Amino acid sequence: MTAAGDLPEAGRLLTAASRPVVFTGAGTSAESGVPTFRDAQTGLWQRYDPSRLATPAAFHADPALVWGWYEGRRHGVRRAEPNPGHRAVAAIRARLPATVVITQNVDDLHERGGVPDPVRLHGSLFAPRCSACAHPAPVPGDAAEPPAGPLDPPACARCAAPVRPGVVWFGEALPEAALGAAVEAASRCDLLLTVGTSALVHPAAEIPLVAARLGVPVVQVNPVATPLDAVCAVNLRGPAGEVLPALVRAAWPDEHTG
Ligand code: BJW
Ligand code: ZN
Repeated sequence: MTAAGDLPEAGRLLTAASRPVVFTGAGTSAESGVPTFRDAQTGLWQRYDPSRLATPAAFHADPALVWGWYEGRRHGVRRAEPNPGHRAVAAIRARLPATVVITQNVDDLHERGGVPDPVRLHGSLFAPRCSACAHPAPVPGDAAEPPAGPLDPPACARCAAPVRPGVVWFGEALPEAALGAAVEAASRCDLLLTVGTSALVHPAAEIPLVAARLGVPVVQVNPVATPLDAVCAVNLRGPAGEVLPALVRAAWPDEHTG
C-alpha cells in the first residue's frame, strides 16, 4: 500500500523541521505483531474486557488474572522485532537530534529500534513495581511458554505486597515527569508527527492538540480516520511501517536513511 495523502507536503514539513515531536500509539507496533487495543478484528479490547484487566480495581480483585495476562503480553513483545516504522522514527531522530519521541506504548520496540529515550506516558511492561510501596521489582525471566492462565504475582522484596505491572491503568494518573516533558516538547516543537494512535485516550490524546493550538503543523500516519484528522495539516493514510520510511525518503531524498 502506498500512502494516500500528500506525502510530498509532509516531506517538506519534515525537511523544514528542526525539533519535531513524534507521538506514537499501538499502531506503530502492529506490523511487529503486537496487537493494538481498539482495531476491529485484532484489538485486545475485542477479546478482553479492560475493566477486568486494566484498572487498579481489577488487580485488587484478581491479581493472578491480571499478572498472568501481562506476563503473556510481555512474552509476546519479547519475541517481536522493531519494524521499519520504528527504524524510520530512529532515522528522524538521528537526522534531527532535538527530536522528542513520546509514546503511549508499553513495549520496548522504540528502544530496540534505535530510540534510546522515548517519553513513556503509559509506563512499560518491563518496569514492574510493588502495588503497595512502589518499590521497583525485578523483571521476571523469560519463560519458554507464555502462562496458560492466571499466575500469582511475585511478592515485594521490601513489604511482601503483590508486585504489579508498571503500566498506567484507567483511572490512574500518568507519570508526572513524563506528562510534563511531553507537554513541554509539544509546546516547543515545530512539527508534530502522530503515528498509529486512535487518539481516544486522555490526557495522552491532548499532546497533538497542544501543538495544533499553537499553530504547529500536525502530520498524522494512520490507515483510518481519527478525531485528530481535523487538526492535521496532512493525513497520510497507510501503515506506519510503509508510510514512515516513505516520509523519511521524501524529506531527505539524497540520504540513505535505511
Ligand atoms: C495503525 C496500524 C499501522 C493500526 N500503522 N497505524 C477525557 C475524556 C474522556 C475520558 C477521559 C478524559 N480524561 C480522562 C479520561 C478517562 C480515561 C480515558 O481516556 N478514557 C477514554 C478511553 C474514554 N483516561 C484515564 O483513565 C487516564 N488517567 C487519567 O485520566 O487519570 C486522571 C487522574 C488524575 C490524577 C489522579 C488520578 C487520576 C489513564 C489512561 C491509561 C491508558 N492505559 C492503556 C493501557 C496501558 C497498559 C496496557 O497496555 O495494558 O494504555 S489503555 C490503552 O489505550 C493503552 C494505550 O496506550 C492507549 C491508547 O491506545 P492507542 O495506542 O491509541 O491504541 P488503539 O488501539 O486505540 O489505536 C490504534 C491505532 O493504530 C488505530 O487508530 C489504528 O487505525 C491504528 N493502526 N494498524 C499505523 N500498521
Ligand atoms: Zn512493597
